[in-house]
Amino acid sequence: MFNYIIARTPCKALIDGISSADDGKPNYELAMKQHLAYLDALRMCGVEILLLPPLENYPDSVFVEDPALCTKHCGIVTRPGADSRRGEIDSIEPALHRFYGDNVERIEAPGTLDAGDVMMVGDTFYIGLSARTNAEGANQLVVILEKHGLTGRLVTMEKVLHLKTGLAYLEDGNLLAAGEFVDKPEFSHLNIIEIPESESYAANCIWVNGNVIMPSGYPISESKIRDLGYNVVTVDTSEYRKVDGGVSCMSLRF
Ligand code: CIR
Repeated sequence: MFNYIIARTPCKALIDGISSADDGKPNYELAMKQHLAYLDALRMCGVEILLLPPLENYPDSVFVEDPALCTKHCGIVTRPGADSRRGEIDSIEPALHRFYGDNVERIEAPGTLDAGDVMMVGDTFYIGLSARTNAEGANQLVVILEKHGLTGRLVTMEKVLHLKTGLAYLEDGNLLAAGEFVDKPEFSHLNIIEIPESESYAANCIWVNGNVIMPSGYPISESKIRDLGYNVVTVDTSEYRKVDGGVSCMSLRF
């Protein structure tokens, strides 16, 4: 059960966010509308939302999932792997203190870690070693998690930006997986729902209190998720996709 969400209003500089998508720049007005609809979808799942103000100096700052990790026992300020995003931590840290008091940990240099590379499955956190998250950052996170009675496991990956670009844990043992993650032995104990390559963007979904929020426009994936018995809520994230973002990236859920 999640009670709280932290999100951040997109800044106008979103149009200059880091992108590998080759699909043009986001339309800011439309991105704002999509963000409001995303927050409405979350609200309908029964969570309280802390909405942080836009940060014009950080084009990618709407993607609050990366500079922080919220566990049930502590908050963790990460050290994002992209130089242009590192400063986002200064304005996410006060938000963590509001919920966790002094119980806030940090990833330190030379470690780097984007929490988009961290997937929670119960008390176990899978940590993808990506272009953004290095072994030092991942190992620091394992130590922090163990200190708080949780577990961290490293996962190698090669093709996608973040671990949760290709994976989404929907609770109840159900794991959406696309591409390189479909056959990973680390996840063979879970019920793998394969997301086809043609819909790989739909592997980035979020479970929120029995509901699954997913991007609109991915009918094969949507019907597979509905067949599992979840209430599916679709949201249009077309403008965020242009800067490599999806539904998980835009919130912290805890
Ligand atoms: C970036 O490259 O950092 C942003 N343009 C996209 C971040 C997406 N975040 C996520 O998958 N957790």
